[in-house]
Amino acid sequence: MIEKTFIFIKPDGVERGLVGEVLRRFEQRGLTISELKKMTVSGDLSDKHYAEHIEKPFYAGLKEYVTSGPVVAAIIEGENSVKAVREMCGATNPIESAPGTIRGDFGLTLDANIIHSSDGTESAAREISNFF
Ligand code: FUP
Repeated sequence: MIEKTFIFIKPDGVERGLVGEVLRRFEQRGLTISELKKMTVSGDLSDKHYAEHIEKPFYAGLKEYVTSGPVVAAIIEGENSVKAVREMCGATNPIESAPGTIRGDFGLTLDANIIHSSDGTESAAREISNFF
């Protein structure tokens, strides 16, 4: 099924110049970048996007990090794109992400894990409406 998913390249990924590399991988896989923008995540948008984590002890640091510099947000479209993109990003903690995944190739720590991707079609729709 053709799906839309949502990603954003987090401030460390943008700062390190990984935007082209990450987007290239999605295009190479056969997925389409249907919307793309560079933006700064406000505190309010962080609270909305990470609503399920607001009460968690790591959220203050996560919010500081995600609002610390520009991100690049995109809608990625294609056959089973939610699962395809999620698997290409790798496990949440880069140290457990397989080599060949984005986090497994470029990350080392959970608090700067380069990219977010939606975990299902419903969260993708919600996250797309929050960012676009
Ligand atoms: P994911 O779905 O892969 O984005 O992962 P989660 O929703 O579980 O976590 C969202 C973000 O919170 C992660 F990208 C990293 C951060 N996080 C921490 O900093 N510490 C934790 O213990 C768990 C998550």
